[in-house]
Amino acid sequence: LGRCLTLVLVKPDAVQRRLVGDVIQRFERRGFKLVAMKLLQHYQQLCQKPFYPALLAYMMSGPLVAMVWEGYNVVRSTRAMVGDTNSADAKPGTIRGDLSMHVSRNVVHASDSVETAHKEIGFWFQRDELVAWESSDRDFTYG
Ligand code: DAT
Ligand code: MG
Repeated sequence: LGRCLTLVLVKPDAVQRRLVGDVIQRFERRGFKLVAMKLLQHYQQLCQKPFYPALLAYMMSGPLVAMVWEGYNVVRSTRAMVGDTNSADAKPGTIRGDLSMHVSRNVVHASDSVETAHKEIGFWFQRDELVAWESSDRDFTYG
């Protein structure tokens, strides 16, 4: 079983709105394993986007929570849990569909591919910040 990891950011709007716990709980209940997490304030990854200045101001507007989650097909499943980029299109039941209204305040970021996840985890975390641990429910979540 390869180690399948993804990066999730709980964006500043969600931290301000006290939604960090709600977001974490969704990934925990799905069965994914938390392998790294920190609260911090800095961002410089989305510079290729045309809406960069507003996006940067938003991402710098307060602390965000960066997390690494591990699990079976975690990148794909996490994107599905996050929902469409535009909150208005995000289905009820998804994080954005339940917790946000507008594309510019869409609560979370999640890596969009295994390659991106690898790069983004390397950007946000040092190697020794990823904790290797065996969860006791393993046989009951992977089958
Ligand atoms: P996603 O976060 O679903 O992967 P993305 O990578 O295309 O979407 O864009 C990154 C973020 O940029 C997105 O979460 C919110 C912001 N964004 C995207 N399109 C936008 C738009 N039309 N107006 C304002 N912000 C936008
Ligand atoms: Mg993206």
